[in-house]
Amino acid sequence: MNSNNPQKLRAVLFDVDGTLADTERDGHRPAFNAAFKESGLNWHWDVELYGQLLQVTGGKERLHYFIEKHKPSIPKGLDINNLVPALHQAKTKHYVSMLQLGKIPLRPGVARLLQQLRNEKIIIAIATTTTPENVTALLRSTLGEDAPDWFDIIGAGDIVPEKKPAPDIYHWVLEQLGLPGHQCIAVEDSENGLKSARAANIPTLITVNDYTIQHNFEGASLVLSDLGEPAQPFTVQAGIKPEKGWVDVGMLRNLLNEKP
Ligand code: XBP
Ligand code: MG
Repeated sequence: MNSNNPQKLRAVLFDVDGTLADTERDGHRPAFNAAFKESGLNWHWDVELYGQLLQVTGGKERLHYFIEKHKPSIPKGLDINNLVPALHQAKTKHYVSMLQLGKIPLRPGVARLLQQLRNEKIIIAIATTTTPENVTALLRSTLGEDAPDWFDIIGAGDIVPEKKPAPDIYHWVLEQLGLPGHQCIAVEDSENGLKSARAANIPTLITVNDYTIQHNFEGASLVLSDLGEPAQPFTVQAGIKPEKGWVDVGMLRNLLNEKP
């Protein structure tokens, strides 16, 4: 297949946190805080501190990093190796409840683009560090009960040894799909996500959010405020300004064809 063949685009691989939805500040963060409180800990992650902690992907890994770096008080007799998984389990329960209550909407353009990709029979998949049940709860609460089945593969959480920025999760998803990276596009929101996708040779579209707008997105195909809607166009942060103000399948195909 040559690079001008529109069929070159075989699959779009979506990150979840920060990309499908703004889950971090008002989702994962308060869920962690609820878990701390429930466990009798006086820890609290405010918006700014959480922004710093986000450099470490994965909730359990983030907890370990916080304990090592910030040395919060830990009640005597508590073993960190038991505490971290217990806190993470409690946090997941709080987070999933928030999703089930419909508290976290999808970002602009996400539902529209997913629908168009399905209509055009382009494979959609997920590549995320978050816990699998967080992904299915988000998809169900925003797109309907059957939405997880729309995705050929959902690559999530501890299924691979190293989380982003390592390419493991993208390699795993590509292997499951039987596709090379250059026939896919990754949609990401962060520098860690971009590094992960690019290390798996996948051209990457970035939609930024408040926590990631200052990240280094060198190597991205295009950096946008969001996926945009006809009534609410995106703004371009970096890259060649597309003709339209909303991402559609034609634009994704163009993006891929610009990459060798
Ligand atoms: C997302 C994450 C996740 C969430 C929490 O990174 O780092 O850890 O913050 O999820 P990315 P869990 O969007 O790059 O995949 O607590 O379930 O790990
Ligand atoms: Mg992300």
